Amino acid sequence: MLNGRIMKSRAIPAAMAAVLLLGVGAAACSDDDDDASSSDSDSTETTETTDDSMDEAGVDVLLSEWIVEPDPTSADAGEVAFKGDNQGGEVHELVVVKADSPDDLPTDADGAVIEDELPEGALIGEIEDIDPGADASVTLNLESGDYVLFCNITEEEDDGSIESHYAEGMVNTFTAN
Ligand SMILES: [Cu+2]
Repeated sequence: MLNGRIMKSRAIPAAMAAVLLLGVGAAACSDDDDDASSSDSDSTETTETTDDSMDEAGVDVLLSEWIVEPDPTSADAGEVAFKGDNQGGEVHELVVVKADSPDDLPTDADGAVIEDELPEGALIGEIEDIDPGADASVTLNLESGDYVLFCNITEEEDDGSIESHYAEGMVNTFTAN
């Protein structure tokens, strides 16, 4: 008797579960159909984003061993879109710092720039770790003045010495007018 009751009370939830599963399955199928049709009819708004980007300057920055070459080398102050284009064989980065000259940047014993010791606010932005053959972009708001563009990656060589891309020459200047 006791056994029979337990069997029964187990059987009911199992049956309910089966019904629920069927219900979910059916709902999922019809949901797909609904989504397909409703997304067609929902797309009435969101076409008001016209070209605000026209007044944004674009600067292509060629990165390779061991050069940083911005093109053009100056732009109007304001929004400037930098595209770091790594045409070299190693990973590079693009750091944008407001400074009159590379000579003003603090460097360590390996010749790398000590970014933590830059004057407050001088580090405007950077794109880290751009793979060989890849490019990446960042849009920065530049006030008029002189800037230094560089790659600050360091690598430990097989002999234990540190190779600084900055010390190798991956630095150039840029002006916002
Ligand atoms: Cu580099």
